[in-house]
Amino acid sequence: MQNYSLKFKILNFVLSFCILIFSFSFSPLVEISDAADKSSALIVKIVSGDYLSALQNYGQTELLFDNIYRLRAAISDLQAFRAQPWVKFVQKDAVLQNAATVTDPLFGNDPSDETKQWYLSKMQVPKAWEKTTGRPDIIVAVVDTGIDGQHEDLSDGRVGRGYMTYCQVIKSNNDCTLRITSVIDSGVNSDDNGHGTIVAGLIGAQAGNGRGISGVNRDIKLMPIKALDSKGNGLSSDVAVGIKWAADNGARIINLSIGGQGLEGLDVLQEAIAYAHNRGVLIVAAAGNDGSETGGNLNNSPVLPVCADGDKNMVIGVAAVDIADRKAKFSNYGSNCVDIVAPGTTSFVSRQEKRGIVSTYYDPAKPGKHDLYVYALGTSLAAPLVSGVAALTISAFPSLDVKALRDRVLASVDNIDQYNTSGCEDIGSCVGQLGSGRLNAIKAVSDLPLFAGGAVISGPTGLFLIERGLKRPISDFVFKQRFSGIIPVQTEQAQVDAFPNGSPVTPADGAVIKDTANPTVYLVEGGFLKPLSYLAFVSRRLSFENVAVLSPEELASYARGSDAAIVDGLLVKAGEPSVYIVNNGQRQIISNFVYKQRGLDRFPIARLSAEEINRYPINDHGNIYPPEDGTLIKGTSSATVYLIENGARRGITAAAFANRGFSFAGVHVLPQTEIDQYQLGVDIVE
Ligand SMILES: [Ca+2]
Ligand SMILES: [Ca+2]
Repeated sequence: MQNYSLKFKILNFVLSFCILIFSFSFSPLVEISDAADKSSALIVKIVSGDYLSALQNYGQTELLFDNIYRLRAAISDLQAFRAQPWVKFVQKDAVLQNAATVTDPLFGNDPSDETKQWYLSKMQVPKAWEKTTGRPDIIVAVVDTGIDGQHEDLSDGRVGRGYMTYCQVIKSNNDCTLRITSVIDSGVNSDDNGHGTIVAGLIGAQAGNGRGISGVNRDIKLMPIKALDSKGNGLSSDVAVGIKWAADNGARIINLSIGGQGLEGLDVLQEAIAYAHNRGVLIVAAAGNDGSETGGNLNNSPVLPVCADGDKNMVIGVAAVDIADRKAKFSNYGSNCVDIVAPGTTSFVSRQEKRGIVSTYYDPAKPGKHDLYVYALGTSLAAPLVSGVAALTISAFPSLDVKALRDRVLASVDNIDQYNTSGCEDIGSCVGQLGSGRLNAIKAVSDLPLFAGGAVISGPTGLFLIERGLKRPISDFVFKQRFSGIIPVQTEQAQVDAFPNGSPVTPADGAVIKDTANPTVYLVEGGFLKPLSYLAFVSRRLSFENVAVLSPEELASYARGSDAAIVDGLLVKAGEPSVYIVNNGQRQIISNFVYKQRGLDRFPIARLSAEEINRYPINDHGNIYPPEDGTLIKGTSSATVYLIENGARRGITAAAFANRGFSFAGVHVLPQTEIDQYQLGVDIVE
């Protein structure tokens, strides 16, 4: 029954809310055909290094060890080559059943080789394969333009059954005049654009088959959900229906390398995302690329589906970085919607000067060709790398629930702050706008427990708060002040070391601290230590009992801010007995009555010289500080009773006094000279 009502709701939204056009976020660059390239990788040992140049005449070499080279060359007469006197041996690379051996020609273990799959070693995926290479019972759904299940690197049965629901003809008002809905059979080509095949290959292209690339997972099932048309456009309603179909048909992870403009169509997507999340499906979405080449701040301009988080972080939002871990120029950013980053380009200087990362491809202009690869870029490529590592993580830890899986992935990162101190156009530094950091697969599958955000761990070197994938030291003082009642998780040093360092957790705002070696007292405000002058200290009505004394080392570990301001309410006196209160830089004298009535006698008074006190002129609105509003007063030599309202005394008639239910017992009798000094307001007559 619940299913029915939800379905109805979605269909209802199809009718009324299918106004969002999605477009995908990628640019195909150089298309390459592996089959057309007759060169292959040979392993050659030469007699000595003297013959290296002779070897290099044949093609590109890569030293393995001990005069053994990997040679990439198209050699037609292998016999003749082998017969050279300086060739000790030559052989084709062999497929071994070792998890870390990959023969795919575009695979590479060099994180700086831009022509190959550098992004896998950058994220330490090959190392993670020593633990798991994925599992064929884990299904990752790719909600996209379809998947070419006949592609040579995807055609071994890994592309399973899927579903298509997309609009063939989208009218200008986003109404669909021809919608195609159908189940997609296993192993067929459902992609008429190429984008979905790029995404699928990154998650799980077949490894070790001597062709193309290796996916992040070497053993995986991929589920094509075609919700975008041949141009890469689709409607939010179709995307939502596709998400629901995937969740109902066994997907553990849903990759959404798609994005809309603004939040139109939010409700239907939010429903579908919540539906999948509540069934334990992890959703990963691209942060999107901004057309201006600078990326957009999603905090200011949220887009779907990456920002459709439902206040529960139901979507892992993925921004893109380049080979140097810098935010890709085109990538959107923003602390509200981005949770993590992964490679989405090799380099991007401008639209003219750019290099993508390699994956499988289908080119609709070349129907029937299922051996294409392409260099492409965009946050569309970063998201599937996260989906892929999430799938590896489930394979390593099958019992993780969706929240624990999400938190483990988000904690499995390397800190990239140092490379991102600029590049976020409107705010400058990207630090804090790119989620927890750049994904690191070995951390995700390691046996070390990775604690979710908010966990407090206790290791041999102290206490730490795990936050956004970083460990932030917590001092004993801060622990007592901010984490009282929390029992830290006892952790071994190796587990502590697994987390990159974050800044120390500062004392809570409002804390007043100094160290044992210096007289300066600081106020913690907005996470910064702000030096307190004597007057700023007194104005905040602090006394030395409020000051916590810490070690100089601890104090030095916190960031300094500007001087703390003097706030209203500062009590001052000079040589004379009068006490003044300073508000807005002007002073008013305080009578004995008001001093006690307002409880000011509890607070410290700053002692100033006559010269210092004269820096605060007498208040324009009267030289005496009024009693609290609502106070009834009268003078010793007049019958008039006044009510204090808005700081002024208002004469009150006998009738009004009675009307308001006042009693004479509540009237304070003060010296007439004091009464006369309070600012006079209009009378109250009824
Ligand atoms: Ca392959
Ligand atoms: Ca999120």
